[in-house]
Amino acid sequence: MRSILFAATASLLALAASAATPKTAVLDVQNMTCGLCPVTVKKALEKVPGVAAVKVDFETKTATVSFDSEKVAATQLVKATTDAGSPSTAPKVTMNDCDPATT
Ligand SMILES: [Cu+2]
Repeated sequence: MRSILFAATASLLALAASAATPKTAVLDVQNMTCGLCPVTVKKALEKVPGVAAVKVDFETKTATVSFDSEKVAATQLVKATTDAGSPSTAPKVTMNDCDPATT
């Protein structure tokens, strides 16, 4: 009985230690009007602790972010782009003040 409990506890601890619970979030990044936008978004997201990989697709206007859900929340990803000067709202990331190329 005792050994079973110990084994269960040990495996739980091992699970907790190794479980990085990787998650992938796809953020809609709107108004990416120039080639610099994806770079800005990518750099901002990569700076967030817990983010493992970032892939920004200019064509589909999305940012695919692989991150450790125990270290970072999806809202922090959005905040990161906001802090980088790209106003954003969850779940969509919006870049409004990118460049004046709308006219
Ligand atoms: Cu731009």
